[in-house]
Amino acid sequence: MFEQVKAIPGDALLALMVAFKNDPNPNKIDLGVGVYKDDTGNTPILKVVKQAESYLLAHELSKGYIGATGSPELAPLLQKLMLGENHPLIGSGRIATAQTPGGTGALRVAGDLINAVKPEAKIWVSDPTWSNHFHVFAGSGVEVRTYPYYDAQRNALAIDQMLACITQMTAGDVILLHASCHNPTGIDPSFSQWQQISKAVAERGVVPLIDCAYQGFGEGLEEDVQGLRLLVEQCPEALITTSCSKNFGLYNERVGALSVITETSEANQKTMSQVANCIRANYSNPPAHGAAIVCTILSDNTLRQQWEAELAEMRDRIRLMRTTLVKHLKEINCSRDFSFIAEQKGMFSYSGLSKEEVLFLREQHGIYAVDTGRINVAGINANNIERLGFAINQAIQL
Ligand code: PLP
Ligand code: TYF
Repeated sequence: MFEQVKAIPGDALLALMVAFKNDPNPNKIDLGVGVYKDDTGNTPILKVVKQAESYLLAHELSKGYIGATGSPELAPLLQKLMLGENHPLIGSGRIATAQTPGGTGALRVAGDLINAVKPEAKIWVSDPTWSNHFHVFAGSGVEVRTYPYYDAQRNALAIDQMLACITQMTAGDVILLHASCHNPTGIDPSFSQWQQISKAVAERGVVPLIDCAYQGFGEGLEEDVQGLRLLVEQCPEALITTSCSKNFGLYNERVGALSVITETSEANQKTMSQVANCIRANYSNPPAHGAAIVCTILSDNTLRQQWEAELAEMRDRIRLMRTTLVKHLKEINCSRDFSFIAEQKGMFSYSGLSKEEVLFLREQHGIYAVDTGRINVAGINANNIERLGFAINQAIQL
């Protein structure tokens, strides 16, 4: 069976991670894969997570299966986090949430659901988008198309082209929108642009699939779901995929969720039976530990406040690194204007660096960015920022 097998290329991002690990340069800088790093370059476990884990260690009574759609406590907690405490959808029967293995698991179940209930629907993703979106939806057997998003000339959202594309989509198609902290560009719609987008999506009868992987990493827990809330207000149906990997620092625990919003509660029950079927055919039921941590934190006032403070600390550090890098490049009279980096949101930035410039940084300075010029701003710290500025200034003079 395996003798004729051809190897296929792996994920370029994960290959970059390995290349960084193997680089002996003591001054190397990792701006590659999207995990948060603190000022010492570590990806820490949040203190509040440790506290929740010690509570669970003492109180958890069973490791029994938790069912295909996962923890029943997690669903309302995540719904409130995304939609707001008293949102009319909550408890209406029009929204249901299934716990999944990470945001990726949620995306895959969403793809499988679309393929099961409307196989002719296409999923439209932004150009560019997180590369795994293509793999995951291909795995589900759903056709993927792209809509314009990034205006390289202006380093901004290509809003007019995006809106024009939405008006051309077939009603009943699905449009994937990043709730905030767009991966890979770092460019999010402004509130008024979100109003335009949600209006266009609703008018066209396209179903929004909102990928919410960085709530709290951009401007704040509330601010980062402004667009999401407009979309669910204006569209009768929506899908939301949530990841708790970044905002709880629970990357390897695989905590996420798929929320399904339908026009009626009857449709919701039927659709969730399809969701449960997709899950059973795939991984049967999700892992419990990470979701139990999130439930413990979100359902306790003290722990929740502590989480919000630790999340704010991560967010503020990223924002400080953005402004400090821009300031530093100005101070060393860098000839290119990088001020847009300070305006972008979340962990990632499309830096505008070309592939040649990225390779120069990697080969000459041990600085690892993605070939597209995407940098993980969280990889910058007080200890490496001057070296980074110096190297960028050299790279752009090639
Ligand atoms: N969606 C986007 C836009 C992401 O960047 C990521 C990244 O990791 C995910 C989804 C999936 O996250 P998870 O690690 O929870 O599967
Ligand atoms: O874009 C990133 O860097 C993160 C992490 O297959 C990631 O979203 C990257 C690739 C991948 C899984 C996670």
